[in-house]
Amino acid sequence: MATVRLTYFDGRGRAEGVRLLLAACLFQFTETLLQERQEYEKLLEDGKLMFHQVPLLEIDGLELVQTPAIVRYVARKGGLYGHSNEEKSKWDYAMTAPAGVEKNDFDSEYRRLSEELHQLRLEDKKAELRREIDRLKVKLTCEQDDHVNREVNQSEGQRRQDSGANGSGQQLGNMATVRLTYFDGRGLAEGVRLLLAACGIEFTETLLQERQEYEKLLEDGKLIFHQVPLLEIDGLELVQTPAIVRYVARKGGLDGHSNEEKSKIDMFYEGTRDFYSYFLKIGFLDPKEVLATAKAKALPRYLPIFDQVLKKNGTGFLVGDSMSLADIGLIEVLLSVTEYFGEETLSDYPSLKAFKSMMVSQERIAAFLKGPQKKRGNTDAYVATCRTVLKLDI
Ligand SMILES: N[C@@H](CCC(=O)N[C@@H](CS)C(=O)NCC(=O)O)C(=O)O
Repeated sequence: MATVRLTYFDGRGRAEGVRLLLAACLFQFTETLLQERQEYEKLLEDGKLMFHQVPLLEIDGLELVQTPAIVRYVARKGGLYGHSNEEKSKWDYAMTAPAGVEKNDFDSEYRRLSEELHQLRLEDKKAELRREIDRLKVKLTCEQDDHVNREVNQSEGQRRQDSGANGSGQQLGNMATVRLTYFDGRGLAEGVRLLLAACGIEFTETLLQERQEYEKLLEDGKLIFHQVPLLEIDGLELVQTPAIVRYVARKGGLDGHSNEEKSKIDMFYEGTRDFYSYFLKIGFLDPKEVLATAKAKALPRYLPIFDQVLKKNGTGFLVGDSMSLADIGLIEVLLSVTEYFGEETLSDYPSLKAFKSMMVSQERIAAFLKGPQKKRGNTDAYVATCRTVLKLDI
């Protein structure tokens, strides 16, 4: 294969895991170890650092940034990303560095998961395939039912409004209850809610109020890293937001086709997460300061980047010609941008403006935005509940 080049610093940082993974996959690589500001500026000028950040991995003619996107591309290429959606989700959460969890906990959890994966591969493969076939059968039946329902609804001129449902039209499947556990606020869960809605997956919510509810989840072994959100779906208990959204995106067909397309979706999605991280702090820190920082740092960095990507792709979506996880990430953050800074913030970014109006008028998204499951900002009550339940010191 043509030269694989990793650009970072002469240190571990975010690149060491990439080095280890490349080595484990037996992919030879060379390195550019940055020493001077000019070298970094040259990379920016050459348009190699989409989000102005390293590491950068040049591989197969692609210029990959965002470590989570890089490692997933390499793992898929090296056949280390798992087989079924369930296996992939375990890889995803094992790869997500758990903040605040002791290294030993993580190591033993990692060993346990590796062992579990091994067992799955050798012994449970058949059962898993049978389950997958059953799921597909259910999905097919429900899609047929939904198709009929939609026709009935259209002729009646009214939208189906199941109690507890998100109010969107077609549903992905009448599968066993999908349950999202978090707080009565946006935080890390709002993107999951939006994604589930966009995929037409109905879900119910457990909105934590008391410390005991959280402790019960811990006792039941549902929160392996002691954190929410938790998504119970298809008999699985998924934690780690990056793993959750990828599981749902794969299930809903919003994860792209080729390895190249998937890596673009990952890169852009991770860029939206860095962008969104500014808004996550509202309520936990002084909102004025948080918004001032977002305005000074995040808007000028990310708005032009995403506007350009949309313009260059030319389909209205960030990747390919249909909606993906990256678009869900972007619309989530744009909704916050315009909520806090006004619609005029997008005036200089025509592609973003068009993207926003196209996305919010998608049937399922429009229904979610009007519906009861969308959370209205980080209220004082939400922040207070998070602090009490999780014993947070911020
Ligand atoms: N990497 C995790 C972070 C999850 C997280 O930090 N959740 C917070 C609530 S927003 C939590 O449960 N904190 C409790 C703790 O870390 O002890 C993810 O993406 O899901």
